[in-house]
Order: sequence, then structure tokens, then C-alpha cells
Amino acid sequence: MNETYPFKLKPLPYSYNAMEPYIDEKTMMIHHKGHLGTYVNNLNKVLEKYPIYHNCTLTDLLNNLELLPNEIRKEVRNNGGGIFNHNLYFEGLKNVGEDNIPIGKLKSKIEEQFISFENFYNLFSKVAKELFGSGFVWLTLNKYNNLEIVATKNQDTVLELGLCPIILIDLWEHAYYLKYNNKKDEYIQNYKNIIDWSKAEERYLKCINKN
Ligand code: MN3
Repeated sequence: MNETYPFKLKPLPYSYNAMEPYIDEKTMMIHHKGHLGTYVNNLNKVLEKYPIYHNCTLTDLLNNLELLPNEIRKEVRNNGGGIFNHNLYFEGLKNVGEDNIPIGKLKSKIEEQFISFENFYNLFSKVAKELFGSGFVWLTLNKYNNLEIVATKNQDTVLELGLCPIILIDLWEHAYYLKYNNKKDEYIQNYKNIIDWSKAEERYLKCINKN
């Protein structure tokens, strides 16, 4: 996330109906244009009067929240986090279908730590189901090069926890409610069909190199 102020709404790398039937076109459109678009506009509004931060990347801002003035810290955390999380989420989706499984070094690492992909996904789903209220569940790499499944609230990011993001599921109701209503479990189950494991492998290798 190397962009700086003014931040822009990045177009999706696929059409709004690309995740059908797992995520419907209307949800994708509202989620991207509406929700992500609002985070982008709000962050720009907040930073408008603070030219000192206009050269900071999104990651710079989110990694240094404690250095920001009190009056804008919360809004940068919420809106900046909203942009960071949603760009990762949207760019990590690919409609593969039911045979979708991890590849490469990440596949080996998942099997080393979680025995099997199936076992990993059961654990990931469990954490996702148990997240109360709005937030995200992530597969991340910690500084010891081990995988960690973690949950975050609201638009908090895993950067604050010192973790490197690989995949994430958006568990705000806006991500699934139009199609799934209260059936959050089904959304979590279907998310398995639209994880872009090539992208995840790419992120995993970058995470290792950072450590
Ligand atoms: Mn969302």
C-alpha cells in the first residue's frame, strides 16, 4: 500500500458479478463503491488539513498511529484501516469453486502447522464464527515465521499486532447480509471457494522476506 494522500478508490481487478454465486453482484458493488469509497473519502477529509502527513503511505500512517495527534488518530485508524483491510480483501478474491486449495510453500506450511488444509479451514471458520460483532479474521505470519489465525475488531489491522497479512475474511454484516441474512456460517463456508491462493502464496513469500 504505497499510495499517499489523496487516496483513491482502486477499481476491482474483476467485475462486480465475478464472485457469483458465492458473493452476489449487489453486495460487491455496495461494498466496494459504497463502503470502501466512504473510507477513502473520509480519510482524505481527515488528512486535508494536515499537509505534514501528505507524503505518508497508508502503511506508514497505520504503523505509527500513536504518533498522530489525538484529534485525528481514531478516524485514521478507522478509515485508514478500512482502506487497508478492504484492498487486501478484494484483491485476495478469485472465483475458483469447490476444488480451491492452497498452493506452493504456503500449502506446505499450512500442512506442517495444521496437519491438513481441511483442519486449517475448520479452525479458521471456528474463529470467524466466534467473532462477535464486526471485524475480520486473518491468516497471518508472525515474526518467528509461523502462521497465526487472529481476529480483529472493527477496522483495526494486524499491523498493530506486528503480524503480516496473508488472507482475511470480512465479517461485517455488509459483506454478506443481502445474500446470506443471518446465515454467517454459510458465507464463511463459501469463502473457501473464492480465496485467491496464488495471491496468498505471493503475500506469504513477501512476509517471510520481511522477517
Ligand atoms: Mn467490509
